[in-house]
Amino acid sequence: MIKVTLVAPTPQEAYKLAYQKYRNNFKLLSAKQIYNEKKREISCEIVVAMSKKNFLNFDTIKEDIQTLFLQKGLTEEAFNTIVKSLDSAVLGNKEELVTAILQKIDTSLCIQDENITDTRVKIFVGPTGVGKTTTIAKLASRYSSMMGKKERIALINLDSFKVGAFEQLAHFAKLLHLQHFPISTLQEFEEVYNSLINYDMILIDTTGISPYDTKKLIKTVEYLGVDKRKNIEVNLVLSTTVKYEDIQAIHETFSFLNINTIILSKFDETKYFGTIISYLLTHSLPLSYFTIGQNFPEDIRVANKEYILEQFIGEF
Ligand SMILES: Nc1nc2c(ncn2[C@@H]2O[C@H](COP(=O)(O)OP(=O)(O)OP(=O)(O)O)[C@@H](O)[C@H]2O)c(=O)[nH]1
Ligand SMILES: [Mg+2]
Repeated sequence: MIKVTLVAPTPQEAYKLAYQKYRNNFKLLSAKQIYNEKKREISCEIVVAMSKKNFLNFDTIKEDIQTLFLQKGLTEEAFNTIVKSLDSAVLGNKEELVTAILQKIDTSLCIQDENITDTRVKIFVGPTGVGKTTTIAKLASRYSSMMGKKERIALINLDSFKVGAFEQLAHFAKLLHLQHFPISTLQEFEEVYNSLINYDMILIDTTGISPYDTKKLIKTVEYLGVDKRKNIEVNLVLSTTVKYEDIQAIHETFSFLNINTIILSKFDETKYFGTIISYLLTHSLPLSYFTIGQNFPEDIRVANKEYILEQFIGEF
């Protein structure tokens, strides 16, 4: 038998710690309160025992598998959250643990079904240069071919900051024979938005916002306020190449806009999806589309769980 000593602020927390590490495979031998004179703190020390086989198995297997998933870009936080939720039976076997983690990721990822009849207005927000405008153009083309000829689609452009932004979307609108409305003020937006009440689909482009640019964010919030009935679906466009630290800041900024769905852009530019998976697991947001290249209009796909998992798993 191996004895392990664990210390935590309370007996309950010490026991929880032992359970997290060894699940049901340990025996509690003793528990006592200890007083740390230097820190003037009381804590609880427990001693647990388990077979040598269990002890070696649990710690080394978990560490090996953790290294594997962290190499794939999954964060330690996401990995630990998943492992804590698993049945203890899988923790003693490498293959079973990997399979259980992948199954957990699979069930936790959420896909939003494509729906072009109920969601009539979509706004696209996100950091600068992620592909918002090209994604709108690709979707406008997709929706045009999915909808009948009599259906009406309009493009609204709220990006009055970037030089050439109006021309960029106007170019796509012309190619697709769609109406395009460049907007510079709130009043203009209100007028145009209300005049399009009978349109079947309205796609709204916005200025790219860096996570620390509150001025542009507030402007977007004001524009969204024009829609009193909260009919606008907010699509956050995120590049798959984003770093986890940046994604956290981006989320904090854009969550002000009540994000409905995530579009992952630049799928073709990376093979490492751990960062994105960690983000989606932490924030439980549904994915709607992937963009997979610069080609207009074909480089866009409806989001697909198998595809993202396949890319993530790679050479496991
Ligand atoms: N490789 C790759 N490039 C893409 C993809 N989508 C867009 N791009 C490229 O990314 C660049 C920026 O695209 P835009 O659509 O202008 O991005 P944006 O988010 O509207 O940019 P701002 O309006 O400046 O914030 C362009 O060169 C696009 O061709 C994609 O899926 N893969
Ligand atoms: Mg743009």
